[in-house]
Amino acid sequence: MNPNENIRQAVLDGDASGAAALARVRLDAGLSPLEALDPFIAAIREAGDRFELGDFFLPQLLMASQAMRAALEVIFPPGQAGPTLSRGTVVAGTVQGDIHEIGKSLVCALLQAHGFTVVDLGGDVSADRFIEQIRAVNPDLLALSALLTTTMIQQKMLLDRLAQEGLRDRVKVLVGGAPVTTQWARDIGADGYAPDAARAVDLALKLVEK
Ligand code: B12
Repeated sequence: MNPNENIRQAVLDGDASGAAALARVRLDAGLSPLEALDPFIAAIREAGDRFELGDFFLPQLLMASQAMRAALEVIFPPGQAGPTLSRGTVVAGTVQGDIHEIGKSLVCALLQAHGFTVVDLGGDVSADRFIEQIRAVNPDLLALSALLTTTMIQQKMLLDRLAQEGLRDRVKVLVGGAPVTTQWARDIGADGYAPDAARAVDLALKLVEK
């Protein structure tokens, strides 16, 4: 069987230990972390498409996402020490009402791998928690993920809240997530948008250089 077909099957079957083992094989074959992750991303997107078509039910989507996360943890082990010199600090999270974390975690892993200190607040993060952490950590960047058309508005609400609290000029705000666009980022007054984790790093580097 084609190795990518094995990965596709492991993710679609929700086979977390199989997905983790296949991720390890790709790293051992000398692929870069992003190359290693590619077929897993294609598989989880296929699971989403099948869910939308009614061909997959929520428990299957959940199991597929657990398999995807198991692979992500092999490829980007959480808490692994990054470079010693920090390029800047990022507070990141998925906005309130939204529990999608895979894309945000990938953005956090790549930022960390490129020398940023990342405080990952997880998913379904309230505006109060973001504000509390911005005051506590004083980050250079705030990275906000939203995967649902119904939760994108939370990015705008948080930006408004930052302005009200007098914090807007203290932090650059990056937004992302599947339904988010450059236009949306402009409309809500964010400092930038990136469509994927690699471009999120480029953008973060540009913003901290400014
Ligand atoms: C996995 C998944 C889940 C998992 C999430 C597990 C987890 N803890 O993360 C589970 C099963 C829990 C789930 C639940 C739901 N889901 Co869901 N899910 C998905 C799925 C299949 C994949 C998302 C994913 O991980 N993609 C892979 C990653 C790598 O890509 P990504 O997230 O887009 O991230 C990349 C970029 O967007 C960007 N990025 C992401 N964040 C950020 C942040 C910044 C700052 C930047 C710069 C860039 C950036 O970089 C990332 C890496 O390259 C998508 C389908 C899809 N095609 O996206 C549906 C999808 C997002 N889900 C959907 C829905 C409807 C739901 C539910 C409402 C279903 C339900 N009826 O309950 C619930 C929502 C629960 C909630 N309140 O949040 C819909 C959303 C439709 C819409 N228009 O709003 C989708 C599109 C599926 C579909 N086709 O119908 N889901």
